Amino acid sequence: MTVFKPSHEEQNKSSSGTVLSRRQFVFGASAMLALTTIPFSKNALASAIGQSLTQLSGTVFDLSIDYKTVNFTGTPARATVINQLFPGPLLRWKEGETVTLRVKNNLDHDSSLHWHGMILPTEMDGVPGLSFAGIKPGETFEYKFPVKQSGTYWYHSHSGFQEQTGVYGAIVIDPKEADPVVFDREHVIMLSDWSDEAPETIYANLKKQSDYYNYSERTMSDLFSDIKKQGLVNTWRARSMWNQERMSDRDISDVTGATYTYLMNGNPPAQPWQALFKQGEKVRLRFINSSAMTIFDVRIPGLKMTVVASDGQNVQPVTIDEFRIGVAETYDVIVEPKMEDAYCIFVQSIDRSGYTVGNFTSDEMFTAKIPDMDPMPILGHGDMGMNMEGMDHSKMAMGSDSMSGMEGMDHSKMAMGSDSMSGMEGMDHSKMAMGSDSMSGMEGMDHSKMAMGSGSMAGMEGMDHSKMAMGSGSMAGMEGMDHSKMAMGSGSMTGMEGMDLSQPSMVMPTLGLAGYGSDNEIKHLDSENGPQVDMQSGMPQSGLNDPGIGLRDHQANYNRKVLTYADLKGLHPTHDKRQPTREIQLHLTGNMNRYMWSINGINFADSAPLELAYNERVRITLVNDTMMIHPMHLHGVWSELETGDPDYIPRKHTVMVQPGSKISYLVTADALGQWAYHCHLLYHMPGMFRKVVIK
Ligand SMILES: [Cu+2]
Repeated sequence: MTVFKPSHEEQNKSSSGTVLSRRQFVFGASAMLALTTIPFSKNALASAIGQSLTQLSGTVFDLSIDYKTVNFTGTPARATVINQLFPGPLLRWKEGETVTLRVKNNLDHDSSLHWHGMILPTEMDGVPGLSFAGIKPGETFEYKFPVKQSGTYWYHSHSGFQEQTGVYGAIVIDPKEADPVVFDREHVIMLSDWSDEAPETIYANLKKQSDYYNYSERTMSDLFSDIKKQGLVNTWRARSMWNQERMSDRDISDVTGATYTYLMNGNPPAQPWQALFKQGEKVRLRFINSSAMTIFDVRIPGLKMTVVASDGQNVQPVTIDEFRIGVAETYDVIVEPKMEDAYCIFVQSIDRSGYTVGNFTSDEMFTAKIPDMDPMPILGHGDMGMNMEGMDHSKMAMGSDSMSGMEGMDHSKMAMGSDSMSGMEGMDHSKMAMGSDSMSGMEGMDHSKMAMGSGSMAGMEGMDHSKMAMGSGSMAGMEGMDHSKMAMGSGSMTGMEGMDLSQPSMVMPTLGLAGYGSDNEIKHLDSENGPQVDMQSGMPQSGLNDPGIGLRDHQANYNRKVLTYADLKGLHPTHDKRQPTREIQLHLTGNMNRYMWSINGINFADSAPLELAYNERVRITLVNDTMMIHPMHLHGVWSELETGDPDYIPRKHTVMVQPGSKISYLVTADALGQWAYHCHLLYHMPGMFRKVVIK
């Protein structure tokens, strides 16, 4: 038995007891004192102390969803809250017990609560239209289910856009057996994004103009700086490429700090949350990203973090300096501050349009310095590493690393993988897929369909393709090619002059071994063709080892070890060691300009359910045919991320799929019923959503 050691600021309360946080009381007084003694400084945490989460524990919970006026920006705004708390109460459960949650909806609209990451019966999952009818205004719904797991989770409304306006809270489940994670103290850290604008307004703005909130597009001063660095001609070419693509090289997030205030446990950065430690303690920090739209990068300057759990599930400890947390993911880390000091829990949005902070201190009177934000990631030259001048494509997707010398290309659809490409001149193919590594000397190409994978390509002048897909491997000297359909796998190809292949397929479909991910050919369905899809990734590289945009140079530049999915290995042996018997490949698709999101080019309203046979072991491979990260959440069953060790496959409920990349996980379909499967970015969800039926 492990005795739970509550942190001093999170008071245990029975669900019937009064809601009063001792910490609020204690720190309310010290905060006032601090305000009078420490002058405000831009680079130090403000001394006004924010509120902490209010914890409810037990087995029976009465929750009510109401409107409440909040003020995070200086302007009062209407939030939707649970038990008048923002975020809602932290629910503390115990593995092995059965919990009952009576949820009263006092809103004017239907509501619901979904217990994110819980393994439970489908009718308790809280998704209106799939699990139940939703909770009508004035009504109460009683959820009741056994708690069969432990760890850090959260809950939120699955109705409309209520998740944006505050209907969310944390769940911490104490394990039945001894906790393999040893700690002296813990804090729950709930990250979120708040806007004074109504979510319906945000969505309408995005529909009208997809870059509505992107204030970071190139300014005149950027233009002069680019010209100085790159010269006038290169600058003009690079910009005209992006203009023709109608993309922005700074289009990292749909919704940004232009409207969002980023919150930690419901506190804006101007009034930061504070947490205490004692020198020498092992402190468990349970991070939950309950944002509607914001992916965060987390670090605590001066402290190493040891990741011990992801999405509630224990993982083999891995020590890092920084991690990215997708919407709906959770990470538990252990920190061991050796000195009496104040540390800044620094959480920047992925696009660096804002941040939130916490003061993690051994003394209430200490305030940590807030670091500068890291540079804003730029798609293209930096993170896509391309130097593609004078290209003219209407549809194009490219991977990471470096591409150079692709002048005068004209493609309507093109997808390329990572690394570098060179010398692809004058090619003429209608369909083409090539592998990773190195490609060079492909002059005069003309393809209507072409996709390129990872590797190296350079010098692709004068190309004219409407669709192009290339995979991994090495290619060189592909002059004067004319193929109507071509697919190339990994390995090395050289000297392919004058080829005329009507339908060669050099990719052998295989079902890779459990734990290692997919070896399958990437296939684009006909449903991906049309105005609803503006890009395709041909044979994208695995996103496992990639720290992601804006983080790739942090090891080299700052000596910060950044967590990647490849670092995640289950602490416990894989539960289901069976090999997958089939693979489902799903393409995450969209048209950024029209703000349309879909799976396989088909939006939810027009889609058929995805059917899984009861108890089958299946692999799902997600291919991201867009330039944005999509955190994909499968309800009801675990997403067992294939990170390279079949014996210790980590279990997740939400998996980030990086732009132009692919990722695979295994699923044991052991939960009968209807389940939701969707992108957890709130404004992507209406289209990028599937019903999954396990029968
Ligand atoms: Cu998405």
